[in-house]
Amino acid sequence: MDRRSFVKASCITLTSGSLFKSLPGLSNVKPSGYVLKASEGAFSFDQAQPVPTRVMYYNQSIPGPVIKIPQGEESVIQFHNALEEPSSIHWHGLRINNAMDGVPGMTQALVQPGETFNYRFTPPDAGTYWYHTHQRAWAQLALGLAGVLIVEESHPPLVDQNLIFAIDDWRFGEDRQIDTSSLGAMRDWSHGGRMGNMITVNGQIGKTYTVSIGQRIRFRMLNIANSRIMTLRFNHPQTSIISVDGQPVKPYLVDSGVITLAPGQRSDLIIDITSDPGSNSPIELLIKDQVFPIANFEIDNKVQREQLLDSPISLPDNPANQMVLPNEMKQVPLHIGGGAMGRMNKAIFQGKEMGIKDLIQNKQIWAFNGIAGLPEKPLFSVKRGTAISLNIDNDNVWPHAMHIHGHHFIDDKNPAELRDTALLTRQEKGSLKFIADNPGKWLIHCHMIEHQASGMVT
Ligand SMILES: [Cu+2]
Repeated sequence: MDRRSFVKASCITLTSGSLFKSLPGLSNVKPSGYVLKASEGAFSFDQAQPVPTRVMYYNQSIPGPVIKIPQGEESVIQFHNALEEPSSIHWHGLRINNAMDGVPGMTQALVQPGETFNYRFTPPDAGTYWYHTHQRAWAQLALGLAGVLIVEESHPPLVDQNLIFAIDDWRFGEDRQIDTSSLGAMRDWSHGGRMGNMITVNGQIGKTYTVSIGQRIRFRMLNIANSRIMTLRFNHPQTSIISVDGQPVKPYLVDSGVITLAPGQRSDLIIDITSDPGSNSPIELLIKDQVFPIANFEIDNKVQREQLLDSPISLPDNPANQMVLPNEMKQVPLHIGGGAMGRMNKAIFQGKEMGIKDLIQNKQIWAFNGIAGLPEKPLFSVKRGTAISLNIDNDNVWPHAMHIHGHHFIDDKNPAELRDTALLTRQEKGSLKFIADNPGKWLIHCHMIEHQASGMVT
């Protein structure tokens, strides 16, 4: 972590601006869809001191445009690939039909340069999701190909402001260009993944949100970084969590104002603003014993209401929340081995047993049940409706963010929540329980994208 970059970020004059700028290039296609065009170009991460940085983006925006689609209705999102390399889009957390899941070579063919692919799906669950490239994501995601997707409730809760807070982590060089020379570096892949030196919120350094006393804010927070686990501190006593990974939870106050999001995870918050008019309230990223302000609430001089709203907001259940687990479940062990300072000395890669030297030559350093990379045989294959307990043994010294496509699960660490991405700390064991009720071939992988690329995928 480059502290200087953060200090610089936090010291620049924070400008207040409109919260939702109209996003460029978003045009409607029939019946109710969007067009997403991936391309290379220049983008400025700092409106106060604009510097053109070479990126990959959707609709010339970082993150890509906020896509809002209705729950339970079909949407079409037309993807046009204007990159010079193939790509695809994965809709993270959506329980949709397998053919639209966006995994090249498994659920669809690569979308080649100049080609168009129509993603057509009906999201069953409302909530906060995101979309991102699923091709060479260790490079394409690090360069910017991600965006926020909201499935809207038919009756969204009434709040004074709806804010989105998509947090990303970038590795910049001195020239303010993304450091591409270190893309694919084995040192990152075998450790915690690619860590950056600059944090952005909605693609900007030092974002300020203007709020008023007594306001109730719905705050959709997403970690869209390649690999950094974000531990964030909110300096507001009245901050409650109302959903995780898109799925409603019984609202609860945030313990000591600190929320941790692994890459891919989301939390919706309700914040009731209590600070004094004219004051500032930073949102801080905690890294070890250091504190980096990454965004700011600026309390203006208006008073929205004298008395805070006291009834908490509770979101209506999604169909996903109706999952009932039986006592009898298919037990699926998943051992995670490898990484720097690990004991892995061999693994099977592409059907061949290899020693660690050969694995590293093939850029593989992690294994699920002794197999590095996508195996020919699935981890399990079951009849629709089978209850699964994925019993993970994280037998290495690194944290991992385990993601299951097309399903939500109960993490036995917190059975009151449904997730699509679970954080396991070093040497931790845990079970992810779900009903395999969505037919097709689904990936299970670490959402630290460099770990996925170097073995953690099945
Ligand atoms: Cu990992």
